[in-house]
Amino acid sequence: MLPSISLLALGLASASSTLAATAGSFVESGDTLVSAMMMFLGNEEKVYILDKAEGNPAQVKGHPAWGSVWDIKTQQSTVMDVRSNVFCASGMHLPNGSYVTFGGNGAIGRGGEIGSVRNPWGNGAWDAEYQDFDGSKAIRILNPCTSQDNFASTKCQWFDDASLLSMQKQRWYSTAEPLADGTMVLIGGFVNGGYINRNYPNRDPEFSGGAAENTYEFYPANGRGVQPVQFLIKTSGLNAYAHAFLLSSGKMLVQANVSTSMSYFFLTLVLQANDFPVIWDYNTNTETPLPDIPGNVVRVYPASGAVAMLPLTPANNWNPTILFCGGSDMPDEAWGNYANPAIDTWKYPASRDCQRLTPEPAGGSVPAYESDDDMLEGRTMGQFIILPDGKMLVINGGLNGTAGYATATGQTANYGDMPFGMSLASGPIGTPAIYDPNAPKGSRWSNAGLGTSNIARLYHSSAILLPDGSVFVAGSNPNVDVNTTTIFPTEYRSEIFYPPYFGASTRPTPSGVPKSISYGGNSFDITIPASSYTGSANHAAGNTTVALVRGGFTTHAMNMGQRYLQLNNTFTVNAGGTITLHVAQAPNPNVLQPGPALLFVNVNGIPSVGTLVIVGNGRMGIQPTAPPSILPASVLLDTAKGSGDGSASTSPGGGAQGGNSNGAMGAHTGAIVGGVVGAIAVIGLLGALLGIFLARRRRTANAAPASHSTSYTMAAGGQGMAMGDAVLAGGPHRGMRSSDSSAFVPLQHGNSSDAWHGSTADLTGGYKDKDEMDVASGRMMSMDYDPYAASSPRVTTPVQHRY
Ligand SMILES: *[C@@H]1O[C@H](CO)[C@@H](O)[C@H](O)[C@H]1NC(C)=O
Ligand SMILES: *[C@@H]1O[C@H](CO)[C@@H](O)[C@H](O)[C@H]1NC(C)=O
Ligand SMILES: *[C@@H]1O[C@H](CO)[C@@H](O)[C@H](O)[C@H]1NC(C)=O
Ligand SMILES: *[C@@H]1O[C@H](CO)[C@@H](O)[C@H](O)[C@H]1NC(C)=O
Ligand SMILES: *[C@@H]1O[C@H](CO)[C@@H](O)[C@H](O)[C@H]1NC(C)=O
Ligand SMILES: *[C@@H]1O[C@H](CO)[C@@H](O)[C@H](O)[C@H]1NC(C)=O
Ligand SMILES: [Cu+2]
Repeated sequence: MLPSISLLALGLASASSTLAATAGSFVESGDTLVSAMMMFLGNEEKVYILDKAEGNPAQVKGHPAWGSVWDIKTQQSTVMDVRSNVFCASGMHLPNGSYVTFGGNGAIGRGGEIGSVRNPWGNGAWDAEYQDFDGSKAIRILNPCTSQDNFASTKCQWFDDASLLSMQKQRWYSTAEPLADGTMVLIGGFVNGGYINRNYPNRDPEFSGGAAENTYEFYPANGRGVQPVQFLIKTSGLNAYAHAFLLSSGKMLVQANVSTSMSYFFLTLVLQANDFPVIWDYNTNTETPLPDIPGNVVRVYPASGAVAMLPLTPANNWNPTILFCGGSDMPDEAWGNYANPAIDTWKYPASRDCQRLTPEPAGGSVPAYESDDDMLEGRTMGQFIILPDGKMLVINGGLNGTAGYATATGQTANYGDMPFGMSLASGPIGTPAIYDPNAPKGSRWSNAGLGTSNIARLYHSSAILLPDGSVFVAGSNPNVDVNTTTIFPTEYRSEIFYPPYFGASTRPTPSGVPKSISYGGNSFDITIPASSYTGSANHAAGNTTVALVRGGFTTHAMNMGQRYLQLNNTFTVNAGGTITLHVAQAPNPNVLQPGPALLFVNVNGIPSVGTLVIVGNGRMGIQPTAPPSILPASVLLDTAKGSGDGSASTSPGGGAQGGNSNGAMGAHTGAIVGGVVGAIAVIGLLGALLGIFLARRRRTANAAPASHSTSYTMAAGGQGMAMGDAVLAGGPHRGMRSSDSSAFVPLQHGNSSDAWHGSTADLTGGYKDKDEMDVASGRMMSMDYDPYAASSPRVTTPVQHRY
């Protein structure tokens, strides 16, 4: 059987089976083997899952596993070996569709103890039982593979070897955001620490005695060093996993604590007035303060609000607006320090407040936060999943408290007295809600028709959009190590949530979707058969959108890199009800950085199954750009109708003498001709990239998930909560304590800025691949060190002492 045919068959099978799913329902979807702290969609078949190094029963290479891959079709997971401790890393896609994760924690052993072999400066280098290496500087790369591949082959496995590739600084809870050239900015993080990024009182906000890394660096570094970030110093304490979004201008919005900044310290694509990018500039480290978030509501970890960019559409001229919902307004002293919070957080209601910010308003007006509709309930650790139809699902999280875990707080000294074990949150929320950015104010939130999960998804849970438009939900483990007997246990069960459009009897089945999208240049056509919709073809055509959706890298209630971009389009309604969409390429790489995305076609609000595409040329570097696509005028045809309800496909008139309701009728095909200039030819070449992983299929075998009885009550949606400052007043306040959680290594270390295990690879030239693009194989090559290249000096046997 030809691979392409089998892939098509698989796609059709999964599309039809998902159509049978009940809209609004949660359905259990198998055991993830490791607890899904982090996930990303690798391709149309696989979700890659990462956990911290801990005592999971699933084993790989003789030690507990903390990586796995879940197959969408079979709902089976397979363990994967990850060498270093990927505990609370950041992650991002690469322009070629691979993924990379950054940093983590030192090596940890049972119970979160420091690994048995220590670095001279105190943290774990390796652990004899769990066999994890220090991941605090790690850069790990994964090339997504499919069931056609041999998963045992090196190219399908994690590359994770800090002796060859690593960051310049230790970063735990850092943020990764790509620039327009596909390179990454890595922002902030702890060196070590835990709950929040400060000692108390906070006399040393820049360094916190060596525990804070308030700097940024690049991947690949290409010789560029580490720079301080004044904004992170200003927001010291609540600046881990800062929210960062590249904006249209090339500046980056950075948000932490209650502060906001526009940073302009990166390689930047500068746009001219017509949005046609022409200037690439390396700017110096400048930051412009924007207003504070109103109401003292903190959105970063561990307050962990849901934060995402609203869909970028032609109607909003692809100008980013960021939505911040929930989190916590705990007062300053309640946040405590590295060790733990000063109060019993599980009694403190999470915020339901939402704010919108357009950092670069049209017309140059002054950016300001705008109060948006409150969520239906307060939520910490809720996360936004941007759905293919442009609505935003908030899912997971709890009613009270914060992210993080601890064995004590300033008010509860003994672990045995902690009512929720190590969890600092309570009241898991089982019901998601959907926000409609285009609905009038006052009616944007709804949970009507949405089911309730009975699985608590609290700290270290995650969720990601799947190609069929459903949402994969997994993880939750507010515990230092595996604990299946505590109230909020280590969770291995996954679920799929089916959004309301799964209630549609017909979903669009577009054809002609390209494998890649360029920045400007020739438009392309997508065909929608009449069987994709019902009713008037003119109405359906006018109510069709084409969207690129990037689900991002999910961890800690964030989906780093998540973006939704609606491509501009016009259409031609044909006799018989077939609709030809004329679709513009993406506007520019500031608006959607190069890399993978799912392309969906929505007809009358119902999305197709998404197709994986690569946006840009598949390589790091300045992206080819061209003037905006010029689209032919739309052509209507009154008599055409859809046949999606199974009835006859066309009206008897057939369109020959069909009257057009507007003046755009006539010889419409002629309108396509002309005007398209400066196209970039990247499309054919990129198709090959997606097809490189064709090998034999490997079956996985897994134990059935253990049965589990729920010992907590799930909150359904819509529960109101009074704000609870009163919590602070009551109870004995024991003040700040020094770090005592075994998960968090002591703060007093040696010099953490030494050049220990910095990469020995010369990223600027030493390990260059033989070609940037191997035309024969269609394989894209990295511009920097490529660990998967056959000629690379990859170390396959861990050298414990060097690592
Ligand atoms: C958050 O920022 C406010 C305002 O700058 C500051 O007073 C407070 O100490 C910060 N909170 C923490 C926990 O760092
Ligand atoms: C979308 O395309 C239409 C038709 O060509 C054009 O008039 C409009 O300006 C485009 N919108 C944007 C935001 O470029
Ligand atoms: C699991 O959690 C419970 C309750 O917090 C605790 O008593 C028990 O010791 C924990 N088990 C392990 C293995 O840590
Ligand atoms: C959440 O906090 C409120 C206010 O302190 C309290 O009344 C409620 O019981 C808490 N909910 C849970 C699930 O603990
Ligand atoms: C598109 O279709 C949906 C579903 O029928 C409908 O709610 C919406 O109003 C339509 N939009 C337009 C612009 O016709
Ligand atoms: C994608 O790029 C990365 C880094 O630039 C490289 O290591 C990896 O091998 C590339 N993937 C493929 C499939 O070529
Ligand atoms: Cu974490």
